[in-house]
Amino acid sequence: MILMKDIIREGHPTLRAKSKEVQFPLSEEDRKLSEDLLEYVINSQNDEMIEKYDLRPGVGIAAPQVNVPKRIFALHFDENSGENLSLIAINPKIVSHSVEKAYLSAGEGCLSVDRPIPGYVPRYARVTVKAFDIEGKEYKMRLKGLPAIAFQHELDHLNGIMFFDHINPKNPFAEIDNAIAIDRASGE
Ligand code: SB7
Ligand code: NI
Repeated sequence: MILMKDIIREGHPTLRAKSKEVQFPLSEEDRKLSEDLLEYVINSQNDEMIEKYDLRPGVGIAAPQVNVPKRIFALHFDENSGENLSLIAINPKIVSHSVEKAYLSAGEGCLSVDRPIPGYVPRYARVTVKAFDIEGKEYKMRLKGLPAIAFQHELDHLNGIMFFDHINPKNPFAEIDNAIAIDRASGE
């Protein structure tokens, strides 16, 4: 299982690399990695598992964060987040997006960043996405709210982009044009 010691941190070159597309059928290794990523995000939202394994909560995790530069990530939102979504996304893409933007009013955090970085991270408010599941079946869905933001955060990881790259360096809390604020702790 994935533990915090397996997660690479800011400064590691893999976090700045463009991850590679995954081939189907999935190798045993890629299948295991996909399942481990999903297991991490599920465990990281369970108080007993957090305590037992010293996990840091996260709604998502991407393969490059465990130093594997492949286009795979997992997201998990349990019922008490008001969402109910659990997915593995392989070779994901955004096929269309709203003009309207959205940002978390508390900003974003990242399992690969050990310091708080204040500021608004502009994202698309709504995205229509496509990805493949572990069986190689393509799916398409429309996301809004925190899941839309998290999907974009994870997709960025596959392209070597960190959340703070999007923060206005002069004024981290500058108003974002045509954006809605989402009041939710931080994605953790
Ligand atoms: C805030 C945090 C996340 C997504 C969107 C907003 C995920 C945090 C965990 N990760 O570092 C995943 O890459
Ligand atoms: Ni992250």
